[in-house]
Amino acid sequence: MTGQEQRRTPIELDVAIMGAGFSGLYQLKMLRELGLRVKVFEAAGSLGGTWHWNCYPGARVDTPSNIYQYSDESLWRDWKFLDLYPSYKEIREYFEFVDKKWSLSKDIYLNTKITHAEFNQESNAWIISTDGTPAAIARFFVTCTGFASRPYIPNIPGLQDFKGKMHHTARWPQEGVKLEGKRVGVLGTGASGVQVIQEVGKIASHVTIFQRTPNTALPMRQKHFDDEEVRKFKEEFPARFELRGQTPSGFDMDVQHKRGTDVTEEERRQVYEKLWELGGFRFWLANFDDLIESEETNRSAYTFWRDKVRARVADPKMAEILAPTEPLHPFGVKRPSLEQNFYEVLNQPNIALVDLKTSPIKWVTPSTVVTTEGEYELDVLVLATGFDSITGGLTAVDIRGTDGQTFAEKWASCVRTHLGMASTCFPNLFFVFGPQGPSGFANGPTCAELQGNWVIDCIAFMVKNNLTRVEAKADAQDRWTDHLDVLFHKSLFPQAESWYNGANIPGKPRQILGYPGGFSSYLEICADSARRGYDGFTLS
Ligand code: N01
Repeated sequence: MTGQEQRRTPIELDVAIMGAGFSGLYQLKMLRELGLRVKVFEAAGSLGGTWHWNCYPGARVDTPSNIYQYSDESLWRDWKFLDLYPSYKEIREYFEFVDKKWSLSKDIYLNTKITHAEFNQESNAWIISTDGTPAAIARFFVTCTGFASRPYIPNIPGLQDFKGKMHHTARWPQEGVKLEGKRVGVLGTGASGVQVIQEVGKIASHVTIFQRTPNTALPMRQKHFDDEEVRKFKEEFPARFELRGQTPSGFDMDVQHKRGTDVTEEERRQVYEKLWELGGFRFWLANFDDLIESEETNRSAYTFWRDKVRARVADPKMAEILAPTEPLHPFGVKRPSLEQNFYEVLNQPNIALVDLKTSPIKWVTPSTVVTTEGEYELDVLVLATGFDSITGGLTAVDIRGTDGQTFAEKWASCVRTHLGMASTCFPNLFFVFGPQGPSGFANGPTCAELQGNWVIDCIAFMVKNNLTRVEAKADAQDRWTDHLDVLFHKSLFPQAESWYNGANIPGKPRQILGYPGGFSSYLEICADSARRGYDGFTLS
């Protein structure tokens, strides 16, 4: 359905869902199967959430395709990803396939932005407006806005006056941008920046990379499958799907179950070499289980990573900027990316690396970026500057709780939720892959299903028992917030400026925004709450 096809009188729903990415679509399918009236409201013109918006050159997922999809056998039997790490184009095709198989579109309003929602205490329902007009009255409201739906553009003097082409990676024009033969600047070297640089380096006449913090990128080891490999790979799918819920990352790879401090340096090295060769996130997520706790283990992992990277960079000065002798932060507490040939591209003669730590940007003119040490002429400026992560998709919308406050107001100094599922004063409203849940620390489709199941079960429980209102208790959400804080401070996470802890956005409160205690533990805590009659929530 399109926005134009929306009815003028608000529709009555059991559940309204915000967002048509992995989480929102799973909610739609499962809640509809319970016989509920469900609709999805999606601001974009197609399904796929982040994969609608992120169509910049090189955009691809860095989770292996076997677990970057739904576990429904009727889907994976008939679908094949051709790459271990598919591009955004393949993922879009996957969403079209899912749409057909699950008959989703008839219950989705595309190009339809939820602009306002308020809870009516008499009817115990959410009144939801889209594009300024009341569109739905829903008993339950499930927000599936993802962790990266609100792009962040830094406030750099003169940026708006740049006269060349300038786009944020997550607002890349769907029709593409001509980059062949252009002088391209890339601001930011997170996952998006690394992917853009790998592609643009091949076609631009010159690329200037503006790096503030080096990315501790890991070798992706991309693989293109033939039919036989796909067939063999699929044989492992059920076991791999099963494993997702049993690991700290929601991936099908587990940690070593031993501490780096308990083994010899030689044994550590052997483990590192093996993980490195296997590639992907293994060096991060399948490493020693004290990687993010022990300074000693972490430092040895950093040193290993540093030496591997430096061996690939020809210019020693550049190598020091990309992989400094002394780490700027512990390894893995700021998200690493996966790279294919990032460091080889950096060796090319058409690439310049500007270290913003030593020469910060002063301003931007209509045709240049000016740092304290130089001025760089550009035709195109790519803003790979990240997101107001995890909370941004919710604080951007005027959703008002029972005390009249929005999420932006309520969370101005501290985000509080219970289990990352719901927040006090916002009855009958759930988050999937939202604040204080596994977001950012766990695989998205895994969370869409396994965290999502908790929400579905809770709604089913409410309906079955003729309950009309569920709300997180204030003391429970205080305890949950304290619990996250304790885990955060026990780890090395506080030692990095990262979107994990809000530090990437000026003025954003510093706190850990995702659950840092591991996905499998998180699921157990949530299941335990449900078993005890949704402990921490008031049901009435
Ligand atoms: O954003 P980021 P991203 N001046 O926040 C720099 C997922 N993702 O879009 O590190 C100069 O990581 C900033 O510098 P610093 C994935 O989970 C997945 O790349 O703050 N530089 C950093 O280098 C990822 O983690 C895929 O010092 C400034 C960059 O901009 C998450 O999305 C692909 C600056 C922002 O990096 C976010 O990744 C893409 C300033 N004022 C994204 N402000 C997959 O493959 C910011 N920067 C699935």
